[in-house]
Amino acid sequence: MKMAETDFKMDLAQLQSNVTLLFSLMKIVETDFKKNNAQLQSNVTGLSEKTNRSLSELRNHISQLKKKLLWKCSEHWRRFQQKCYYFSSDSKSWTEAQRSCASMDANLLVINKPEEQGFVKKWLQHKDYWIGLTDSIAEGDWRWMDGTDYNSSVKFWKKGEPNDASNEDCAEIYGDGGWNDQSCDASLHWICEKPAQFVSP
Ligand code: MAN
Ligand code: CA
Repeated sequence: MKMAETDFKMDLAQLQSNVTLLFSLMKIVETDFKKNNAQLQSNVTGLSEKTNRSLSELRNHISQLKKKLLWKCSEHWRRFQQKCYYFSSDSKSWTEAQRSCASMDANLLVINKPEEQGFVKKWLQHKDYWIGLTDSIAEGDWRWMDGTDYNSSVKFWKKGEPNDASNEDCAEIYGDGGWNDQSCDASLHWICEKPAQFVSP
C-alpha cells in the first residue's frame, strides 16, 4: 500500500512537469507563429503596393503608346482623339436612332468630358441631335448608353432642364450645345460614337 502511494506521487510529479513543459513549448510555438504571421502580412501588403505601382505605370505606358498610333475613322465620320462620331443628316425617334447606330457598330453619343462636349458642339450646325442618355427605366434616373455613371460625370443641361415637360425620357443636345430632355418619340437628328481604328505609324 505504501509502495503504491509513493509510485502514484512520483507519476503525478512527472505528469505535472510534462504538462508544464508542454505549456512552455506551446507558448514558444504561439510566439513564433504570431511573428511569422506579422511578417507575412507585411510582405503581402508590400507586394500588393508594388503590384499596384507597376499596374499604374503600365496603364500610363499604354496610354502614351496609344497617343503615338495613328487613329482613323471611316468616311462620313469625324474623329476626336480615339473615337469616331457620326452626325446624321436625317431624323428618327430615339429608339430608331440608337438602332441605326447599332447597325454601324456604334452607340448613341456618350459625353464623358468637357473636351468631348466642346468637340461635338463645334459640329452641331444649329441642329438638335439625340444623345445616348435616357431615364426611361425610372423617372429621374438618368443612364448613359454605355453604362458610364451619370451622377459622377459632366452634365450640360440647359437651365431648367431636365423638366420632364411632357413625359420626356430621352436627352437631346440643342444646336447651341445645351441638353434638354425630350419625348423619345420626337423625330431628331442623332450622333453615333464608336472607337477609332488604329494604323501603326
Ligand atoms: C420647351 C421646353 C423643354 C421641352 C420642349 C418640348 O422647349 O419646355 O423643356 O422639352 O419644350 O418640345
Ligand atoms: Ca425638357
